Amino acid sequence: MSMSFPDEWKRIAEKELKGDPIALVRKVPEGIEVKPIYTASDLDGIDHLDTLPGMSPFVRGPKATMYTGRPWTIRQYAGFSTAEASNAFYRSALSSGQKGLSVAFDLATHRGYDSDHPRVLGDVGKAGVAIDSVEDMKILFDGIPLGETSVSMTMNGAIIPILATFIVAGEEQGIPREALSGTVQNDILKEFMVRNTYIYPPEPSMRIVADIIAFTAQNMPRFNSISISGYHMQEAGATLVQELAFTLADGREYVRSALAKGLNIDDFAGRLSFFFAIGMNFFMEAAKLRAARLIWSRVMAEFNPKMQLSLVLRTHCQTSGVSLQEHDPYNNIVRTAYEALAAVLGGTQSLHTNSFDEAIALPTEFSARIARNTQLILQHETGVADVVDPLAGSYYVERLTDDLVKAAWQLMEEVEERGGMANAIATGWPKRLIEESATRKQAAIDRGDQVIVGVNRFRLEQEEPIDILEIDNSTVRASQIRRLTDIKRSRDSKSVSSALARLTRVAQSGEGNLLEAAIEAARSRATVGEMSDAMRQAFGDHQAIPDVVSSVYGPAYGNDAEFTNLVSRLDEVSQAIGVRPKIMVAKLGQDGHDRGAKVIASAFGDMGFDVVAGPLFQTPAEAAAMAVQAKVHVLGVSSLAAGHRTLVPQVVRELKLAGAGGIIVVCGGVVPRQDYEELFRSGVAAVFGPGTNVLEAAMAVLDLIEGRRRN
Ligand code: 2CP
Repeated sequence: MSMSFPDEWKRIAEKELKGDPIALVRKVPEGIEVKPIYTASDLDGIDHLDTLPGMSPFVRGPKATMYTGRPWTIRQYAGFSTAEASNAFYRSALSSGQKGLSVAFDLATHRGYDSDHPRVLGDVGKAGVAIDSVEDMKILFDGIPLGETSVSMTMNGAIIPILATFIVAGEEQGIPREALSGTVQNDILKEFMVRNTYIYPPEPSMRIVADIIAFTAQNMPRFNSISISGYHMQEAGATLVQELAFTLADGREYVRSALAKGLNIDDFAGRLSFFFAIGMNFFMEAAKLRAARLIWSRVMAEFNPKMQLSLVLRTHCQTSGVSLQEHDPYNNIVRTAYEALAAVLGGTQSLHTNSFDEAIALPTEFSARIARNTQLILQHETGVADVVDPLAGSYYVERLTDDLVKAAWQLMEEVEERGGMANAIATGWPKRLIEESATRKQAAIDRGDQVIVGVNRFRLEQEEPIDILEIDNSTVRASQIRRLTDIKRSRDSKSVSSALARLTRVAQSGEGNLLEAAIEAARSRATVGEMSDAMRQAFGDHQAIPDVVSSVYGPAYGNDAEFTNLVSRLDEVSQAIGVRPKIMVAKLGQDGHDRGAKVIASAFGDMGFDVVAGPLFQTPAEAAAMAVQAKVHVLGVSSLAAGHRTLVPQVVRELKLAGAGGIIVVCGGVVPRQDYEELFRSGVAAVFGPGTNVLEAAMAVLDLIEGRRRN
């Protein structure tokens, strides 16, 4: 980008500033330099300027008339506790203006465990609805006509049994599979990179994706076979360029694996869909969606499709979860509204707006209503839907679109040099880049370089707690277990066993379609856990090796006084106790959200702590045993999926049982203030909620270690 300014402007600007306006240029984490002013000359060399919406390269939108012909779909992601409770929630949302459904499953379901499995004690019904069988699925959509309402299901690991139970539930509602419309996430590559709700190793997981693309292409013409997702990358800390490049590179990889199955590009390309996060970088987010469509049409052209539709990127967007703050939480309503506007100006097809309390707990009816109304107001009151691509021609936005295309394309070329996305992921490279960005971002927030209102600036003296939704996990689990028992008693066990055996054979042999085999099993009332296990027998479980980036957080602080102070305090404590303070960072239950845990492990490591990173999905007993064996001073549990009240007290008990009650237990993540007291009573020494400054947390941990030594 040229860094010259118009002469006349520069002269006036110098007077206003009493200095060179070059000082106003901001280098953003995307590596793009944002200038204080853009002019017509910034449009030089941009090829897409004279293109039209609904036409290649689709930068201006996938449809010619866009929202003027049909507004975007208001599609709120929701699901909690039982199928009955979620069904009631969906019906009420649909009658209040929501247009499409989007199911959130609990983590037990995501990881292919039935609700009665011992590994999912803290997870059942917590961060989504518990679905164990067709019977649950039928209740979930009771009274909701599946032929008319499109349903998105965020499912990846257990996609085969979940889509199978959905198809059978449709059948039993009288809706044939051809008439079902909706989307499944089915994007396993990003699970290995950032989201972590995988079950099987990468190779069979990629076969699952391809089997679903093949099955839906042949049998479900209205169904989107995949939602190729960058959302979780941005949530994990990726820059917008990383989100763009890795998502589109994932898409290219899926296309290749579907082609390798013998499919024709035009038979499935039009039903690939995407999913992006929309954060607070307003113009860049809108430009990102425009850039994504342009790059995708270029990627798809490589495969020589005959149909224009095959070149089109259609996307869902969700406002950013990490931009939500626990402090002064009503500010989140404002953040979400700006993010929603950016998504709409960027031309999204479908949108979820977060509820303001999501940094703390599950949305309440009240907060969900505000979130939905944020979109209704945008759609019906502001006039933004009256014109197609209203940002077109803006010097800044067009330049930004082009800059993002170039930067993302360059990163995608690097992916190609590494042999494509599956190979790149296997080496851990994209994950590492994202973790480095996350750690850099955390340091920028902790230093105050990145302002967050109500958190590191303009903080309230006194915070009022807000009402939150609590799920009684043990009641949900008990009712799921009752239904599981009933199903197992009433079904024909012979046909269940033979259908499950067939599913294992299809998995083992590589012949046949896994979804087709699972539909038979689901129809005979095999459960989600049983079908997942039938495939586990052939595929095994994926085991990720925890690793932690180093030398990112520390250097971002340089010689900052606070950081130096912390490091010398840590040296003193080390001398006093004879070794470096040792902390284990643990993730318990099926909660795979590990950005916070990774950032803490990385930052504490750079400060000089001896850090042990626990693997994902530990039971409290496993985490306690590991902490004891590693002789840590502190066990830090990071909890983001609402399992803390069950799992953290258990870890304290397990430590005591092992005679290691001296190990200090601290807890961080999405923990509502209402729960602090209960955690303290159970023996937790400190709780670090969202928005905690990492240096302050480290100082508090050192205080605890010193305190424990003195007592
Ligand atoms: C659209 N249509 C139009 C126009 N616009 N027709 C005429 N004129 C227009 N201007 C038509 C479309 O062609 C389509 O018909 C129908 O209207 C619906 O429009 P759409 O654009 O396809 O919208 P949609 O049905 O809402 O589908 C949007 C997506 C889909 C993006 C393609 O994949 C989707 O709904 N994704 C949602 C994913 C999601 O909710 N994920 C949740 C993530 P035809 O169908 O006949 O062509 S949960 C996140 C959490 C964080 C997690 O992952 O953990």
